[in-house]
Amino acid sequence: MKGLHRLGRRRRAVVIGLSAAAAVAGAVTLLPNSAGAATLGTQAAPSGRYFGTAVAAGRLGDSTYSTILDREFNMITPENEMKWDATEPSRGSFNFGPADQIVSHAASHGQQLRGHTLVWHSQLPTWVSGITDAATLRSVMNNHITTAMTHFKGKIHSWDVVNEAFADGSTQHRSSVFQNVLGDGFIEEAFRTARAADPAAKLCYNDYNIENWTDAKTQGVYAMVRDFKSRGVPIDCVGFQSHFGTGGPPAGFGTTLSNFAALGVDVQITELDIATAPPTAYANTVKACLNVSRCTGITVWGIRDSDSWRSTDNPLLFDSGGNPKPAYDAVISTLGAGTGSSASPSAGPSTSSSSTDQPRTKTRRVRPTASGTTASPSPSASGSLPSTFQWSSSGVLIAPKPDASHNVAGIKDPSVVYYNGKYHVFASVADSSGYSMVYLSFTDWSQAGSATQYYLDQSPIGRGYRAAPQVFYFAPQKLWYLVYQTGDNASYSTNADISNPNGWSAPKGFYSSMPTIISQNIGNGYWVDMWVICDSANCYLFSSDDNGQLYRSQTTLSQFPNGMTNTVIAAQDANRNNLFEAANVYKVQGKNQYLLIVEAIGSDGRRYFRSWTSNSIDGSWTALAASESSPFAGAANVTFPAGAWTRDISHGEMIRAGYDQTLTISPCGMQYLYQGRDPNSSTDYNSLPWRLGLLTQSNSAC
Ligand code: G2I
Repeated sequence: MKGLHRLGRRRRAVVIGLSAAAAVAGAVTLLPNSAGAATLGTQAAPSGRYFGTAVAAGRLGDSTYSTILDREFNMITPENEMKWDATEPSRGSFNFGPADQIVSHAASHGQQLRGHTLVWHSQLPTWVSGITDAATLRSVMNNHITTAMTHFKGKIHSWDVVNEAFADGSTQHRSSVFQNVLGDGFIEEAFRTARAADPAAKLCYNDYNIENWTDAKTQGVYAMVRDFKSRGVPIDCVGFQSHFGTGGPPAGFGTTLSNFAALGVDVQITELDIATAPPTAYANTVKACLNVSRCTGITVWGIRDSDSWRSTDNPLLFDSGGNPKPAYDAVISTLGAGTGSSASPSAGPSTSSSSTDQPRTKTRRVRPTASGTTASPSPSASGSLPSTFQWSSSGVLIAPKPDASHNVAGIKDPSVVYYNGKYHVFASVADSSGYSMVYLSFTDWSQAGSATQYYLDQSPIGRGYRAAPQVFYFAPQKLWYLVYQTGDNASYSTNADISNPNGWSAPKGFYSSMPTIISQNIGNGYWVDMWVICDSANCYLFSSDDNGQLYRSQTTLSQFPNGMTNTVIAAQDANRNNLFEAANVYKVQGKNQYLLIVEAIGSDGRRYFRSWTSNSIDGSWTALAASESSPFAGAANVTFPAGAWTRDISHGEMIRAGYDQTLTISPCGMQYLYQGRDPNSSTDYNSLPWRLGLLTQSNSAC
């Protein structure tokens, strides 16, 4: 994060790893939980996800059916019983009997519920579809929503408030009585009415054929959700029905899920069935969800093939006799491989009921905690890192907020975790007299610019040179750590509650003094950008010297944060510009692989990132995308649809798949929060107008 420095020799050298592989995190075989054999629900749970099914009330008396239901599934969607024709067959006359049967079954078996559905053109009684007067229809629609949601209040995790409102092959709404009589605004009105009726329920838009990112219908729904989020229309989730043909999900499904999630909504697979149920197609669908931290669950549309609305396709996980099919095994193993450190942010580090991402219903079940010593998911569990990267950048999302006592010009060096339904960002702020740090949190990126920035010098972290923060949850101690540089040391503070900026402890140093190997090599550089990552045995502290060296120290997981010793040069380049600063090391989800990125100074003086991989944190690093022309991220591979506001892609952090000390990232649909600045700005380094923006990978293959 430090400034430009006198250039060293221009001799290029290969970056080398000095220490060969040792102490590789052991790949742990994922076993069924202690309660017995693995089931769909128990396999999904460790990452904070649910596994559900559509249920027909009329089948609950079938013991084969209900045995599978209660063994395998922890989320239920009534297949038809909450639809309008079932609940309000004539105006003002409500019948919740069949739905209540399912609700009570769920309550007595610890299953959560999705409400399906309030406003839909289909299975709509003719007394509604015949209404031609807007005032009447508005009152009928709002009364239906309010009465149904009030009846089930406290029992429904998520409601499909509006179902299938978009036309096939189009960005426009479909024709329906709601659209034709009330106009485009009916969806917004339905969501606003729903929020008022049950503020604790999550409100979803649900549709089919919106799984392929480039489809017009997908784009139409995406534009609606983006518009809702930007205007504060209440929407919490988008359901992708996922009624697939034999090929399974489209290639762009992962992109679709992550792009919607990036708008600040949860995403779910809500009605999955796949013609002939090929195991690979099912596995790919599950992987697509596991790769997106805000993909919070999967529901299949029925239990046995004979229960399916498309039974001749045999599209489900159990055959008509109730036997698990090969697709079932594929789903079980894919879910198992996706556990480990891939804990979804919705699985909190404590079992605190304050998690806003947990179901706020009477049937709430405490989700498992993110494990402290998380297992390495088995290889091949999910997508892979590409060999070249392409990114699309946002505009400026976060600018500094100077106040009376902080005349700051830039905000930089961000660290970010998504936890408990919010992004938590820590960053350096700089003015001509030096550095301090701020904290801000927000639910989605559209809110980032308006979020309050707390100056952490008011906390026990105190005043003085504190910069380049890195935040993570250290599961073994159930504590958040903030690691940062204090000039002559790498320092840390801890906090039990990441959302409380005053809860950080006073700085403590990792070292008693600068390790000898650093003082021998630092030359006229600076000791900067401390970075901690742990595997199942050890914790490592990386730092840079702005002079061509990347250092690594280590201690054991049980000793951390004490005992940081054995400092070595982890990578080195004779030209300091090629290996400058801002190093990040991440665990790649589903792989026995780590990703190293290091900020470099390009031929034009602008910043970009190079990348390497290794199969252990202390192993040797192999170049991945490591050149200025094909970088990890830099001017050569970032586009700016909203306008090119920076030529530097500088110090930042990936949006992680979890938030613990393993620093796990998904190799799919990557996002990187970075610092950039007006290319025309020129002043002393500490007064440069750094701003924060978000890169989203545009060439994700998974
Ligand atoms: O069409 C598949 C699904 C598409 N997305 C929305 C879902 O709600 C929808 O579910 C299906 C049910 O699985 C079927 O069970 O919705 C159909 C109606 O559109 C349901 O079919 C209906 C039959 O049309 C009725 O004749 C029958 O009385 O099921 C009813 C109850 O068995």
